[in-house]
Amino acid sequence: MKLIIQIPCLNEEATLPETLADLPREVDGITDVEWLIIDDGSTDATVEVALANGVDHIVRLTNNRGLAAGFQAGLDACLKLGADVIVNTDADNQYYGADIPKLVEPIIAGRADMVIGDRQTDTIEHFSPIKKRLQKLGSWVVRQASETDVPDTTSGFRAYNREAALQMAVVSRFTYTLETIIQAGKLLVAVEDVPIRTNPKTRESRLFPSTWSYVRRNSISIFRIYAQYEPMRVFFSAAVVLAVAAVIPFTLFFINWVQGDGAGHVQSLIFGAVLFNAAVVMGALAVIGDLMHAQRIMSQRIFERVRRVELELGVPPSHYEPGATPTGQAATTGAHSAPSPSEHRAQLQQEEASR
Ligand SMILES: Nc1nc2c(ncn2[C@@H]2O[C@H](COP(=O)(O)OP(=O)(O)O)[C@@H](O)[C@H]2O)c(=O)[nH]1
Ligand SMILES: [Mg+2]
Repeated sequence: MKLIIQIPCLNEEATLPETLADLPREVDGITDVEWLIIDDGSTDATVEVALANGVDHIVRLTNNRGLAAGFQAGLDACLKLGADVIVNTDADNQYYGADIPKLVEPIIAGRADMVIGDRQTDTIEHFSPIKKRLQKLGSWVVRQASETDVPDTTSGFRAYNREAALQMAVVSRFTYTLETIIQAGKLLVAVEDVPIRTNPKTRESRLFPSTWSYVRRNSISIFRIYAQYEPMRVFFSAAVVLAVAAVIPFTLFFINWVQGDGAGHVQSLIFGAVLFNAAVVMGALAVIGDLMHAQRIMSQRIFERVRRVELELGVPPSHYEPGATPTGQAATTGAHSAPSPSEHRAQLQQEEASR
């Protein structure tokens, strides 16, 4: 069983060495542990530092595409490099490398396809009260949308098995953490969480320069993702609220009209009509959103199958550069040396025949 630990990086030369120093090279139940970084257009010496510290694989994106795109490119490369289990961690040494065995245990034991490290955010000192509260609210919304019970939905410390990684198709540009949980809840992916430790803060967050930006960006992401995955609930609820609101001015007008004073309350009639119109538009959006959602599920299934075919054909990962082995030599375990599933099957057939 091969484990690849992937680290998305944007200008991380300062903290990458300590992050890598804490990563395990041996994990119970795993035969090979390899490291991969996704360099998302860094302008510092991230790649050189990674190579000097023994990173086995580099995915080097030409310009900055954002964390979610980098994460997806990393998953894709890990699959093509033959990973059975993929762990994602941060380059700022936020997470405790020694907890990786804990994180992959449910996958090795066959209980889970995706495991999320729970930072127990209540206990993190440098999180402000507002960040903690938003974290709780956001996690609650994601749990509702995903029908899972993940406590810490924005944790970047996670493990995926091959099946989970094959099914993930993140389209958000900014965050992958919330979307992958919602997808997992809707697909054939069993999710578990384990408590994990975090290290003291090494630097300010790159993703959220301030608490306000954390609140704003996460709220927008949560709303967009929820509307993408539950369009019927979002837009139909809005339609019902507007329709009910329209009844109030209509009733007012009707009462006055019955009493013979209809002409004096035309404003109520117009206002009611505007609200009713808005309700109809929301209803239409609910139907269109629902159709698009069905379409999305079909696209995602096709995408998953294309990926399986790619793996079968041995298509190499894109933007890939082999890294260094722990001894500092050029890697020999590149994309092509891992047996592809078809080679593997041919091997098995040969063994079968020779018995
Ligand atoms: N690929 C990619 N990674 C990024 C980008 N911005 C931040 N990262 C990486 O994402 C991880 C999390 O970033 P961090 O600043 O620690 O965010 P926080 O943990 O949410 O506060 C780190 O490993 C960063 O190097 C980006 O634009 N692209
Ligand atoms: Mg971090």
